[in-house]
Amino acid sequence: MKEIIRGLVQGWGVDDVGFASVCDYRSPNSPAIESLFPGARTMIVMAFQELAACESPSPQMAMNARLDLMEFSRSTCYRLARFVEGKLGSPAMTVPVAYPMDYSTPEKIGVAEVSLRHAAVVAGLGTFGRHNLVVHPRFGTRVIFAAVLTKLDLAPDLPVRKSPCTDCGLCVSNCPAGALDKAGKTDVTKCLRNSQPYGMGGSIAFWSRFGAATSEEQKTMLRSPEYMSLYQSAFIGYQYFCFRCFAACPIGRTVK
Ligand code: B12
Ligand code: SF4
Ligand code: SF4
Repeated sequence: MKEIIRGLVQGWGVDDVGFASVCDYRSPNSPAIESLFPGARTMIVMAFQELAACESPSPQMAMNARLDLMEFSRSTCYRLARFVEGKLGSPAMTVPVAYPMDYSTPEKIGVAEVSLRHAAVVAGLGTFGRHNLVVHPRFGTRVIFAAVLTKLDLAPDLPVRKSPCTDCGLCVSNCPAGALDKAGKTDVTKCLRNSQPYGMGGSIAFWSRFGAATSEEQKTMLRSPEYMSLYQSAFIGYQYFCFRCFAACPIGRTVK
């Protein structure tokens, strides 16, 4: 059955796929899979290669390629989940590629329902690198992950034994925010401020200033480039203005 699934998703253009047993998945800060999908047995994790657009000096071009990839990975997840339910007769659940996220308590901010990095590691799709991203043995850092949870009992793939990360430090020195200075921990606030300037923090800052401004100042603020960018991100969704740690890692670039 694994080979049927593998062949199917690779035929759709997925770059790699790995299988993990839900009981082997360990992401200490994320909720238990059982609380999301009682009876789930297997995680089918897919890797999608990012285009060279992530190196573009234009944030719009880099971001557009990511939006394309997220759309592709989301629809692939949905197609796979439909196949598992419809053809293999087992309930399936798609995992969000990035959002929606649960913001109900402060501890949950920045923690997804399912950590796709931990899922990718346990499904044999890579290991954590110095940048706290998962490095795929063939495609390097430049992959994003998506997953489907299922009640099917499928044999897990073997984890990658040797980390492809050479500890060259390029991801750390290329981070404009200094968010990777401490090994093993991304400084989320520093990264967010730089990589999502028009995200939640940017929005709160804008509207706080707006509330304190005079009506003349408010009119000017609503015609400012800052407001236009905030307006755009409100309907596009999360927008990443930084791909530096992702793009600087030489591993993905040396492999075809
Ligand atoms: C919230 C989020 C963010 C937040 C918070 C990141 C964070 N610290 O978790 C912010 C906005 C900062 C962020 C930034 C980025 N993100 Co992001 N993000 C997510 C999201 C939606 C949830 C992550 C989560 O649940 N974190 C909470 C838990 C898992 O983290 P944690 O328990 O504290 O574990 C951390 C550390 O303990 C450490 N760690 C844990 N175990 C181990 C083991 C070893 C050996 C080491 C060294 C470290 C280590 O690394 C973990 C991450 O910091 C995921 C999608 C998803 N559903 O998983 C994407 C995701 C992690 N992001 C991704 C990417 C690519 C990025 C960015 C490059 C932005 C961009 N342009 O795309 C940057 C990279 C920042 C970096 N170098 O860490 C990809 C990673 C792909 C990959 N190859 O690994 C993901 C998986 C999205 C996807 N669908 O592929 N992200
Ligand atoms: S996405 Fe940018 S700001 Fe965030 S850790 Fe990577 S290089 Fe640093
Ligand atoms: S840039 Fe260098 S240190 Fe950073 S993850 Fe890649 S190989 Fe490892």
